[in-house]
Amino acid sequence: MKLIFAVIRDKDANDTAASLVERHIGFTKLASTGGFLRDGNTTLMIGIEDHRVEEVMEVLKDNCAKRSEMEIVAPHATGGVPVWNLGYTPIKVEVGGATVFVLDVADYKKL
Ligand code: 2BA
Repeated sequence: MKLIFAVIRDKDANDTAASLVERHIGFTKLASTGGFLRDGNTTLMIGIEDHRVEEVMEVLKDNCAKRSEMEIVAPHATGGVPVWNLGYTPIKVEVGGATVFVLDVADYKKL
């Protein structure tokens, strides 16, 4: 058994969730916030049998927009501290896709 944490964009969350439901894959949807952009994102916590991990990866690939570069104005890039000459400097970040962690599960019970 594995536990997958997938950090995805909010706008990809509904399609991804629908696809998981369709496949009878259980998951918990968590509202999360990216540490760098400090923007809302979605974290899916998915408990899954080892042999279905690849199926989950395919669902994520199919439903999460491809990574692309975007320019943002990041007042938080300085850690929230106003630095006058840096505070509004545009920077390039990669967005989209999914950031996925796969963990071994020691035990799994429904009590
Ligand atoms: P954020 O932390 O808001 O990061 C959004 C995007 O900003 C990142 O996309 C990356 O392209 C860029 N970025 C992050 N830190 C940066 C930095 N120090 N300098 C320049 N650019 C930076 P992703 O890597 O796809 O990450 C998307 C979201 O996944 C992250 O949102 C965070 O919520 C989560 N995440 C990424 N890496 C993680 C990690 N090692 N552990 C836990 N969560 C992670």
